[in-house]
Amino acid sequence: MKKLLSTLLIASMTTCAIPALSAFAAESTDILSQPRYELEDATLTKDDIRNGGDDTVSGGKFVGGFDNGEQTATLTVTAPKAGAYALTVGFITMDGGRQFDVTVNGKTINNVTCGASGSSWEGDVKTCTVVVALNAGENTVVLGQDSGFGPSIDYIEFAEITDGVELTVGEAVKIEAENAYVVSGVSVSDSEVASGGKLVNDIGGENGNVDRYLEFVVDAPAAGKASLVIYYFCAAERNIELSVNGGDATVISVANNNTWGNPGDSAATAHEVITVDLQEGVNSLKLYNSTGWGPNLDYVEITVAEAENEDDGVIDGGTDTDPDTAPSTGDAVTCALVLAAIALTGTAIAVSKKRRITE
Ligand SMILES: [Ca+2]
Ligand SMILES: [Ca+2]
Repeated sequence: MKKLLSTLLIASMTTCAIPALSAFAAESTDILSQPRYELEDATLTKDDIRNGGDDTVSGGKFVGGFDNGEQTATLTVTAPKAGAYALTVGFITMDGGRQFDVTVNGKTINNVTCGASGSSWEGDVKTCTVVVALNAGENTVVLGQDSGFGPSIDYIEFAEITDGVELTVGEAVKIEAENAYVVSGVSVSDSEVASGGKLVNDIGGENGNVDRYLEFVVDAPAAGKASLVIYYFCAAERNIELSVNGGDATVISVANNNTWGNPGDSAATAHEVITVDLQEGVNSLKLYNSTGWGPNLDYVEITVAEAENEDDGVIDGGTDTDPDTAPSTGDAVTCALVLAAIALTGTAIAVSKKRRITE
């Protein structure tokens, strides 16, 4: 079994009775000083290390056999602090759309969809990125594929996500769905009636599919409430689920607006609004559907609310002297808006930049 240098250093530190551990800890390698981890150095369940066929293969070797649960690669990585990190996977496949699972500290993102296929089974390394939450100190990362054929994997690499799309108090910030930080397993289609000329479809599936999702990353100026407006095309009544910073899903009902946004369609995009609680700095907003098909998404607008006094829980319209930011569900009569407040966890995941990472 091979392990990472950092793992060896840490293992030696923990197994030897050396008194000055702090001095060694300060010298241990973390993911910012050594962001890349070769898969051939991971602990593997199946001895399937292969030689690279071209100079795109990092370290000259990669790992295969990620098929039907036959192979897992486990690595221990050290993060300098807790937070959201972009985990980029260097993969090899000549079949487009192969998928792999990545588990960080026991939390699994299933079936991450690889991007464009390469031109070789031994090289032409491509990359895709997911957003993960790391703890300060050691973290366990496991790559595998428990169903079907996965790609071969060359390396993984980490980058701290220090900023997302910058939000401003009182100003609606627009982010195209097609420019979400991660667009995994879904499709981006041209549409003459969509903002930016594109929309994202194939979210979810007939019985739901959490592997087909969008993830936005935003940078909030301060902790507080924000309104999230989702612009969509949906010629049926459907749902979309939202997870903020890896928290539990809020199910948002999406009304039928009689269009899929296909070329030739002329109907305007409808929208749904929810209120979310954001933490200061980086926040992840993940949209998916675990029970059925979702709507086609065009873009979102996020507006950070003005700072307010501590709320006393009295709904607006009463004797509340410190108005609630979250709209009352009684406002639903004005239109088919779904309003919800979501508590964010402190250790969140992610973020989002004005770029699409998944190829
Ligand atoms: Ca490698
Ligand atoms: Ca769009």
